[in-house]
Amino acid sequence: MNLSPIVARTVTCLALVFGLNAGDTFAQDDASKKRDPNIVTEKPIIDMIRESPDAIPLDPRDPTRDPRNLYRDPNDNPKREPGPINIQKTVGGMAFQGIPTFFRAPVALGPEDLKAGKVDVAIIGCSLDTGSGMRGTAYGPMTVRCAERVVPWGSGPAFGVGHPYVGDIDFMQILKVVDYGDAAIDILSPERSILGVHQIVKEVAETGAIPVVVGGDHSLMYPDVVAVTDVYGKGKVGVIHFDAHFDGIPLLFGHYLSHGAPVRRLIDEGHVNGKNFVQIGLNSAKPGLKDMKWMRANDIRFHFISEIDRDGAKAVMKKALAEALDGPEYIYISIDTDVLDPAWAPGMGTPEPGGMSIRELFPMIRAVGVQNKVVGVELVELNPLTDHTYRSGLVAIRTLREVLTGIAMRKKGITDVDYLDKMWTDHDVPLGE
Ligand SMILES: [Mn+2]
Repeated sequence: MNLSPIVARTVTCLALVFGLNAGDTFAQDDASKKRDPNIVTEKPIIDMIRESPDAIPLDPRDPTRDPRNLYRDPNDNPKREPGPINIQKTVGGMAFQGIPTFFRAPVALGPEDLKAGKVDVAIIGCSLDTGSGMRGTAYGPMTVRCAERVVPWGSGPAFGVGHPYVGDIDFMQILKVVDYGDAAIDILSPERSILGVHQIVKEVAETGAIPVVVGGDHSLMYPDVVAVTDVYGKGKVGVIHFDAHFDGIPLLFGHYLSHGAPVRRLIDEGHVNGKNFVQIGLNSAKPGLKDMKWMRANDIRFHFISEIDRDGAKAVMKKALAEALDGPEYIYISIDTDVLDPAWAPGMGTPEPGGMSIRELFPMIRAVGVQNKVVGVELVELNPLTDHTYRSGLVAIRTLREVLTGIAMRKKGITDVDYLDKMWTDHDVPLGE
């Protein structure tokens, strides 16, 4: 029996049901008349991939092919003097009010705004999650912008904000902080996103401000740190890296860029020296033995969670701080939220049970800022899609607050990494002492 008339009729019926035209196939001679000549490929994509799987082309005629083309001119609409712009309707307010920016900080749109405002810290959203096996970290920046639950830091001096450990330190009053908007990301490709990330981080670093990147997955670390070392010098920046994973695998499915490989790239390419890489909180199946050999060959200073268990967080912190001083004068802080046990922040890309507690992490990241000249910060791998509570966002924003508190303490002249304000910690110490 000849089935072809039945098959042809079935295809036509399906095509009608789905609103397709049976003529829209490469097999039809007159097909090109019905296809949009501006997006049509020369042959079916699947044949192109069969011929060259490593070079799947993008259409050069598509203006969104380079997301950087979508940036606005920061000086248009409306015309204005350069400087940070406060976009809030009210002074202060509660966390559930206002227009979301990081810490409700003013907005800066371009480097001229940063220079005019003498900005210390520019926080950047980097919604890249294709460097990881799991989607969702792209929602990190917007989650952090909305994460406060009570009074947003930055509500102004009227609120009289203090800090439970270090007292009368309000980083929003001591530092000039802005929300610098988002990096241009190709949401389908880490490779095609790195130029956009590199550009915005470098733009901030060149003004002398500290870029603080809120991710996004940890593949961001490569363009982030390259941008900072492009400004401060190759080999001139040390990295303090909080992470359950060592992030130094050679390749993943042939990809050079992934959230598992940024440390490998940075060290192999000489942007950062291995001995100036201090890793804290390692707590996963990686590194394995092969990886450990690479880490030791490159003199990476590593501190596993087992060392924290054995010696205590304070002792490990002292060791890590000494290692940070045994190197360049500039320090970059990379915080992967999975350094924490998922009990504290379950919304993360690759959770590892048995991680650090928030009370171990916070004093450490404050101390890094107090001791060192910090030239860049990233907070990555927050994945709100795997936490249907508010916990992970709350912990993420508190983590940023602690980093910025350390940096603010240094700006105020505090040099003791163990600093506590006795007026806060001891009620029998009189005010003013
Ligand atoms: Mn990581």
